Amino acid sequence: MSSFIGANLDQKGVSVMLWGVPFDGTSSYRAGARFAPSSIREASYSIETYSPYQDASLDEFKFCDVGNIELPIGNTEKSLGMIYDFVKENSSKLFLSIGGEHLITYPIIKALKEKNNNELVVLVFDAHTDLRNDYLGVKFSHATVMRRVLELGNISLVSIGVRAGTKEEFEYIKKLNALYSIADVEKINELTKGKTLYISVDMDVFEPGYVPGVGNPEPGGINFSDFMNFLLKLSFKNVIGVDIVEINPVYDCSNISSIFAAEVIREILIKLFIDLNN
Ligand SMILES: [Mn+2]
Repeated sequence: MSSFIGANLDQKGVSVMLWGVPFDGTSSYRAGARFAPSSIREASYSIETYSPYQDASLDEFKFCDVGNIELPIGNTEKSLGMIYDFVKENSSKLFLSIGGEHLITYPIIKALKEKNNNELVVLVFDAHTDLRNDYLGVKFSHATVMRRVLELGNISLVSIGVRAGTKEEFEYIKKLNALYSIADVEKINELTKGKTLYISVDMDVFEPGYVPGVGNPEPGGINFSDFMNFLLKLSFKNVIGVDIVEINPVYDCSNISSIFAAEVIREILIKLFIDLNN
């Protein structure tokens, strides 16, 4: 069970790559997200490869799970550099990264931007704004990640599910016009036309009762059907990468959060394949 269910082990002829980014170096409340890639892979064997929502199965498509990026735990700067290098080398195909904490999105987008500086829409599902300028004096943190991402330039932020942040962060995100609701899918499809799209799913966007095993649970989240309704209508045509972050198996009694994440990944992969081929 070292790879995601339905994955190929060799890269020949695959259109999507999957890898794990076991980094949780700046977790402020509950560390443990580094264990998520392995836990989610293992949980993926408890779900079907077939999606009744999209009437398609992972077995019909070719994707490859290349395992985890090996990172020096305890050294944030080095880890971010290594994630950046890895993505720069391996992002010639579409890819999905399994985190890890949310800070991993920064080196991933930095690498993508350096290869192609097209206008990029970053669509983020997250309970939190993640827009602090610094967190206790630290510039690179899961709590500042979207602020750093925006500084890369030529990026517009679309945030869905936000319900926690400081007063300043909320003022800032309103000024950016980046607050959207899960019902705004048509608006978002309009917005992304002719641009590239990156999707980041912080699993704390879901109601903690459904997904309790996350770093910073926040009441008031969306449920799986809300997410699926949105996903099925979202155009994946311009997507260049996806990440799924913040699952924390250490706080996931019953393993439900890893299973939930595996199912989210299955649906995103199938949607990617379907939209790629149409
Ligand atoms: Mn979050």
